[in-house]
Amino acid sequence: MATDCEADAHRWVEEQAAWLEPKRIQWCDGSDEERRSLTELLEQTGNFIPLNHRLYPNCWLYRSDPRDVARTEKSTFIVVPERDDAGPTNNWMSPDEAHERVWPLFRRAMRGRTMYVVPYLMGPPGSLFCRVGIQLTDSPYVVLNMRIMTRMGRVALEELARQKRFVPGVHALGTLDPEHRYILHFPRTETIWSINSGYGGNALLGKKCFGLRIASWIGRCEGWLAEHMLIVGIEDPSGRTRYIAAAFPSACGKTNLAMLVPPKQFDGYRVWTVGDDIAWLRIGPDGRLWAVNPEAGFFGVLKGTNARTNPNAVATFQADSIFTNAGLTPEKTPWWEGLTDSPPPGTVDWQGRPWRPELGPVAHPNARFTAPAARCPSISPHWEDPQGVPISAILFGGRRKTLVPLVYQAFDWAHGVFLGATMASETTAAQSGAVGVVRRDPMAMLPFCGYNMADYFAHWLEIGKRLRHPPLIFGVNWFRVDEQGRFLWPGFGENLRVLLWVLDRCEGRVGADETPIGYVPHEHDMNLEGLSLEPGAMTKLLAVDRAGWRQETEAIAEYFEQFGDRLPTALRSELVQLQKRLG
Ligand code: SAT
Ligand code: MN
Repeated sequence: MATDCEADAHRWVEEQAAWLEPKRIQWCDGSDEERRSLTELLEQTGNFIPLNHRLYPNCWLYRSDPRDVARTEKSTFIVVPERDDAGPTNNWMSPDEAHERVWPLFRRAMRGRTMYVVPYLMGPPGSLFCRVGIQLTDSPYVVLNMRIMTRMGRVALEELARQKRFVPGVHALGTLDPEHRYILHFPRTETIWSINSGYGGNALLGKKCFGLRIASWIGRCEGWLAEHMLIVGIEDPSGRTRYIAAAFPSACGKTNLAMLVPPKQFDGYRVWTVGDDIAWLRIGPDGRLWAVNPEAGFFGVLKGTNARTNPNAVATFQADSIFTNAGLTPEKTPWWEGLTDSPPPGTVDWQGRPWRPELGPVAHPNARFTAPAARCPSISPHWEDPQGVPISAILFGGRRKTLVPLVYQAFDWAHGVFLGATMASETTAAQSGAVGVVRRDPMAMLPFCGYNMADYFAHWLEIGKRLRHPPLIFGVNWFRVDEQGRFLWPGFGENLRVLLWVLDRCEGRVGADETPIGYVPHEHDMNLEGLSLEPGAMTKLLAVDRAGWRQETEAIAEYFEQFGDRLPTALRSELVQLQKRLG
């Protein structure tokens, strides 16, 4: 029997359908049969190509519209009555403008098409963390992705009956015209509208739209955090596992870190993947911070992913996965830069053209795999625990060629919030626009915070006050280069060495150098056994360039300006103290 809330959901669907005018409405149940029929339908378009079912069972290659290949931040808006409540780092639109200018774009947008109703969960069912969303979409590709990325279908309706509340999302492909693309978030009514894109974070509304922008606002109101963080467990040879949550901007190696394979010197250690992109964090009854991964799959970067850099990812996407904007070999397997040295002869590029070097890369630089988390060989036995996993340390990392050391520890929570709030990173192909430009990306949430970033910093400071056993906070940078532009640190599995130092600090087992920017490792406390670094590399990696940091504080002061009086005084005073320490 339908619950009241199901009746509400039906009423809402009917209302939207009256505006969107689809030919028919299909409620998705998440069944295999449904997957098969959607797959068949998509195959007929020619853009959804079955892969070699012996080498990649149940896998498809999808080619998106070449104008629709990454999140478009300029089309992404927070819709609230007051501009200031969206803050200086978000695009803002008033609710009136949204209704007058954007809603008409949805009028008859689904004419002649099927409207899929996708009930889905963010978080494990039955968990305090778990939330219900319902996405309407006219894209079967989006449905198939949501099916992997979330717990979708019947399970969500059951949860809806308990929670009696859902986040509505309306997604229409429209014309895919980037000039009229809008991804709108209404935090006050917990609603999402998206039109003229079918790609990734623009269109899979559970991910960044709900999982981060809407959830960050709900978290602020309810006293928890929604963060752009991976969650990873490190099991030591005694069998004890400790968990780290780490924020990095898109395409900076979160998936690789979450699925890290210990170097062979670290026999007896195991690394467990809990999540690779989003963490929802709550203060537990024990005063510690607990985290769940609200997603059920990975939407990972293909470029550079291979059996050496990330064997767990390769094993994960070997079946039941979707490859978006990769190349295609004559053997009907997907190919991307970094998979092997060069594409096999006869490979076609991500747009289906016989590849020649003049055409540019074989795969789009933001080509992605969508794969079920449960397939991952390193998936944590606790990844679906309703209470989450306890977090010992939080890392904030960016892509910085210079200045930022390999790892350093904040003096305390407030300093850690300052560290996160001021982090910067070079832009990547995950967002449209120029690549390699350094920009401030506070907590890696710049494109994902659903409200004024200054209030978000204040919320972080508040959470710290309520934590009896707060995680320690660290900054990391795997991307520092030498004078010739070569990476000083090998990264990938070797990052475990840094994580182990972090955990040693959490246990109070090692000392550190107190520098103006925080605690930096003594070289001898880092386990570098079996690692061949250039002579002097470690010294360079851990160096604190005072003159450079003095300049950085000036840039930070300027960046803080935009937040005006809303910036918490604690952060201003962190800056003053840093300036003092730098002399
Ligand atoms: O396109 S997504 O937003 O899903 C991926 C990313 O940019 O992190
Ligand atoms: Mn991400």
